[in-house]
Amino acid sequence: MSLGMSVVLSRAGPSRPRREQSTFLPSACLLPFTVRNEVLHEQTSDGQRGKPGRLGSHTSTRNNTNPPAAAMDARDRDTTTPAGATSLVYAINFPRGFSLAADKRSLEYFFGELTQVTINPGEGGVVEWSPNPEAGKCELRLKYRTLSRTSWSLNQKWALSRLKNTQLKMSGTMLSLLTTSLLLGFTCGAVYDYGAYDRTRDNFRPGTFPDDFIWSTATASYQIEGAWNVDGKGESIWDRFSHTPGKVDRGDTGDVACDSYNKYREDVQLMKAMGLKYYRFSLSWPRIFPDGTVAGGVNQAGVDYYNNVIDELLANGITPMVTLYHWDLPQALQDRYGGWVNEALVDHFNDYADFVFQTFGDRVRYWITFNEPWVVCFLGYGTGGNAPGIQDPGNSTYLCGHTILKAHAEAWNTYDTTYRGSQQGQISITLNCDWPEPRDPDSPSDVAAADRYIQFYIGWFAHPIYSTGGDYPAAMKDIIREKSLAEGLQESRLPQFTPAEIDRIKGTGDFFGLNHYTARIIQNRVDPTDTPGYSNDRNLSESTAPEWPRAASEWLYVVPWGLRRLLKFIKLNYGDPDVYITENGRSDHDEQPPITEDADRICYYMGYIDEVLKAIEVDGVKVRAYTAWSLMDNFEWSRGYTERFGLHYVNFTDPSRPRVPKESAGFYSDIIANNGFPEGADVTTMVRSRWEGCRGGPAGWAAATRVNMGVLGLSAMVAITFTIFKV
Ligand code: GBH
Repeated sequence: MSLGMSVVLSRAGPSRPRREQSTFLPSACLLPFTVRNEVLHEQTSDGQRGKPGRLGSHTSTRNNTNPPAAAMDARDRDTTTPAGATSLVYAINFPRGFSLAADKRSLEYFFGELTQVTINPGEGGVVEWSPNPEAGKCELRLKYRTLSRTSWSLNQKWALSRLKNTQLKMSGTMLSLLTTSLLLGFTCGAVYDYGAYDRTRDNFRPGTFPDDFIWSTATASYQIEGAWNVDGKGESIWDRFSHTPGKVDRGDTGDVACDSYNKYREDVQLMKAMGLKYYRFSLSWPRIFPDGTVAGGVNQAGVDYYNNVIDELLANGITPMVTLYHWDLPQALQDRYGGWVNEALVDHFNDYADFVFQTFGDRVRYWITFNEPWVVCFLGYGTGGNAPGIQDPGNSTYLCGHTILKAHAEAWNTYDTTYRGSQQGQISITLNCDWPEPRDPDSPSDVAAADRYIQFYIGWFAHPIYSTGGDYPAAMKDIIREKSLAEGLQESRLPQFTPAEIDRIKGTGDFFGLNHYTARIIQNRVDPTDTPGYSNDRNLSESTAPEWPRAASEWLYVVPWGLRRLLKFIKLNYGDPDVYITENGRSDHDEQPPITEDADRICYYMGYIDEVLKAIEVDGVKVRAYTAWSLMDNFEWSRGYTERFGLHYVNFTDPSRPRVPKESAGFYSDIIANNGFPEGADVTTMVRSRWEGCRGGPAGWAAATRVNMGVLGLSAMVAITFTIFKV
């Protein structure tokens, strides 16, 4: 501003041509009326005297009718003798309430002596001042005598400098308009630009993981075992579901799957070849208890199978991490009780757990009760997309969660009181969660919506187990109750825990098991017309960013930084627990030729694993384990074999189900061997060379740049239009 002033003052002078003066008539920002600034007619007349023009005070006359006294004084003191006069005709739009009668002085003060004023309210024309022309519709044609060019008083110089200043202000206005537009362009770009390469966020960070860091891969019983009705195994809800036409893509089933029931030794050799020291797999409950109950009898062949798997792992230096429930409920319990909506399952699950601890606990040190209760309850009992295929998002979904939390707590307590002392293991639960990024991080309602998303997602189970107060998150309790009552119900659709139950559940996690794959963009949205239930209860809408690369699974967008943010959230909200990442991975399509040079999967793993490293080193999150999903391609639930998550390729059309390592298996193996990305290691060099091209990199840049350039171009055009035409 001061620089502008000094420039203006040094340039101000008496020789400034008249034309310029008329060019820089004020804009709407400076006058109580809008001058379209259109010279309709211009003529130089004789050298009549005119009153001096004065611009200094017009800003303060906005929405007022008179120039302030100080300005009037300045004019009165002025002694100018103009050498010539000009008549100009301007088109002026008046604001509502502008009084011409009262503003004549104001106009004269600005233009000099008005010699002719014409108001044209449309066709005709009024050649007189008239009191209140209708806002915006009038055109003022006026003739006036312009400023003298011969006898410049100091006052005039001041006036001129003010004029120049006004001029500068106007260019300043245009400039700030342009700047604002540019900033807006960048900001808007940034708000919707979640995937572009952001150096501070996405730079590759070399480094190694803590010495005792656990590297693992995972599978699940129904997804790999096959042998669905062999050796006394009972039917599971997934057998039933996949055998029901229309439930699974292409009619695929887990009848044979990877045939790991027969090929587990080979699986262990795959792990050994990769240098893996841990393996996460799950037990099929109906393989051990065919009808789900101890009373119904144990299936010894099933017990033998898992004993063999565990022994084979241990013999090869691989530590088993065992999940008790990865979705394959005994169909008998579904038939008898309706599944997880019935609290009878708490005891049956606890009996099963007790047996399992007793039978395998001498060799198993890591236990996970449930895999992803969110999926079990929302997809199984809400959308019906997963077994048992029940569509009741309003009630069954929450009842299911309630039962599972209790069942988990009982099993944890059984282990804690009966087996922990002798077996010295750890037991917990695995929760899944996508990272919710608020659509606009500066919008409190979007931020609140993102928080509701995470509370309803991971908080649903994590809050009762890991928070200091226990119980469901307040957000869930409040909203679901409120909506339930509004629906005319007597009580909340979300069941209540008794204080004793809250206590019983609280603290039942020795570590925090986390499955994470992707992220969502969350926006506040209340939709009273939508079906009542879990989705609608959250009052939000979900989306994704165009810059996010997508895997074969339609829900799986590659957003590595989301994992780091989720890990930090867990640290801050759930008592800084030891975090075991029990799944993370990416799918390819089932296509020919088979994708075994899986560069996208390598990119995914390098990105996500590096975010884990940042979470540990920068954010201080106590991540103890990382598990790649999956050791091999397998039955991807309702997608059947159409999506492949494996580090190994499995040919499902070949009866012998051959496994072939993909390039990613070698990559992951290198990470394990190096315990991360130490400087100088080949794996680190390889990551560096691929990094930019992998994620965000050129593609992300391109997308973000296109968005930004579009907005910028538009802004510039608007600003230029303003500058040239002074609209
Ligand atoms: C994991 O769940 C499972 O534990 C594992 O068995 C599975 O093979 C792996 O993922 C790969 O999918 O579009 O509404 O249907 C991952 C978490 C959450 C991912 C739900 C799929 C689908 C939501 N899943 N999501 S919806």
